[in-house]
Order: sequence, then C-alpha cells, then structure tokens
Amino acid sequence: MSAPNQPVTQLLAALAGAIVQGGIRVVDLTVPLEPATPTIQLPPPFAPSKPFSLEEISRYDERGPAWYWNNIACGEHTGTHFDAPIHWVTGKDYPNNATHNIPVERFIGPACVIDVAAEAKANPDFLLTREIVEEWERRHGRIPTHAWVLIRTDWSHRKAAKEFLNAGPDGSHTPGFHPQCVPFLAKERDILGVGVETVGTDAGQAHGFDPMFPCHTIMHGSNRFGLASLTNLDKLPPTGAIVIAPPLKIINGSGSPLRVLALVPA
Ligand code: 23J
Ligand code: MN
Repeated sequence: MSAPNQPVTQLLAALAGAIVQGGIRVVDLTVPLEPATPTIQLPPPFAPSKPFSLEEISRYDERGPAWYWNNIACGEHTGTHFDAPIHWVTGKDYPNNATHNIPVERFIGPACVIDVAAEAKANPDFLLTREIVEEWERRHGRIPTHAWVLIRTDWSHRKAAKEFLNAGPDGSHTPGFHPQCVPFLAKERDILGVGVETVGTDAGQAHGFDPMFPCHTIMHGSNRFGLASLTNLDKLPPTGAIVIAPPLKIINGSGSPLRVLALVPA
C-alpha cells in the first residue's frame, strides 16, 4: 500500500462518524418488493416481464429445521431498479455497459432533485423540459458532473397499482422527460443518469414520441443509467445529498432491482 492520503482518511472518518451520530441521515429511496409491486405493462405483441414472487424453500420445518429461506423470481426491471446502457439497442455496443462491468464508482454521485410535483399533479402527462432544468440551475447552481438527476413528481404517493400505472385505452399517463431535455442532461451536463418515481424513466406516452422512448434511447445511447420506481424523493434537498445505487452483479444484466440509499445532511 502507498502512504495513506491523510485528508481523505479524515474525510472518511468524519463521514462514518456523522452516519453513526446522526449528522448524516440515510434515506431509503426504495419501494417494497412483493407480488403486488407494479411492473411495466407493455402492449402486445411485446413480451411481458415477470412480477416479483417468493417461493418458500424451508421455514424451520422438515425441509430445513433451523433455517428459513426463499427462492425469488422477477424481471430485471421490477420495483426500484437500475437500467444499464445495454438495456436499450442504442447502448448495446458500449464497453462495460452491463450490470457486471460498469465501473463501480459510477454508481455513486451527488443528487440534484428537481421538484415538479405540482406540475405532475396538474397534468399526469407532464414532461420535464430543458428550460425548467435551466431555471432550477439558476436557483441551485449548475448540475455537477457525474450527478444523479432525480425528478420529484410525488408519483410514489400513488400506492395502488391502478393509480400508479394510470393506464387508459391509449396507454399509460405518467410524467417523464421532454425529448429535448435528455441530450442536454446526458451530453451538456455529463450526468450519471436520471431517477424517477414512475415505473420507467420514460413518460407513459413516450412510445409515440420522436424519438420513441427518448430517455431510454438517448440516456442509454449516451452510456448513462436510469433508476425507476424511486420513493422518498420528497425527503431530499435540491442539492447536497449523495445517492448510492449499485445494481446486482448479474453477468450481462440489463439492470436489476436494487436498494437505493441517499446520504442527506440532517
Ligand atoms: C422495456 C421496454 C420499454 C420500456 C421499459 C422496458 C422500461 O421502462 C424499463 O423498465 O426499462 S419503457
Ligand atoms: Mn427499467
């Protein structure tokens, strides 16, 4: 080992102390995983994703007298989950674009929380524009490099799947990103990725946008990530939190359910 970097050693000691003593609050941005956890519903002819399920292996019984455990099943994109660049055809040729080989430092970054809850309440098809992000920057400062940009819509307050998915005969009506906003965030602000409270990073009507599914198409086409079905974004400050979001190390995984934590000044 080389000589320890004294300022960084002190920084990490201070961080550990503040987590233990409460100067830093750890906020859980994860929704509970259960069979009722809503998953994206694609229209035919597209193949569906499995919901979450638990199958008991043993519970202190003849199948295992001293132990309880389960088999689990679900799609990679179930509940609070990570979208890797390889998830979309536009991101398929990047090196290190899957859950097992993305450099791990890219799972951790400063959080910029853009509050559009009032807009999403008034209009379920609300789309975040570049202009709104630039207005946010005038108030809170420029989005730093390698940030997680989290869109607070309060959509996670809709606990029932019907209200959360908000499907009509013409598909889902849930908020998301305007197509012109996504290249701005990915290329002009060099973010790690975006995080949303809805079932996917694209708006419910994004199948009809140009390009279709602009957040998936452009974010993953720029080697960036997505976090979907987040909650508790209303407990985060606009700036100053750190988000930690490492997916499972699935070989060639397109994403995975994960626990997302935010470190917040108390
Ligand atoms: C597959 C196809 C379309 C979409 C998605 C998945 C997601 O939103 C996802 O979970 O990545 S829009
Ligand atoms: Mn996904």
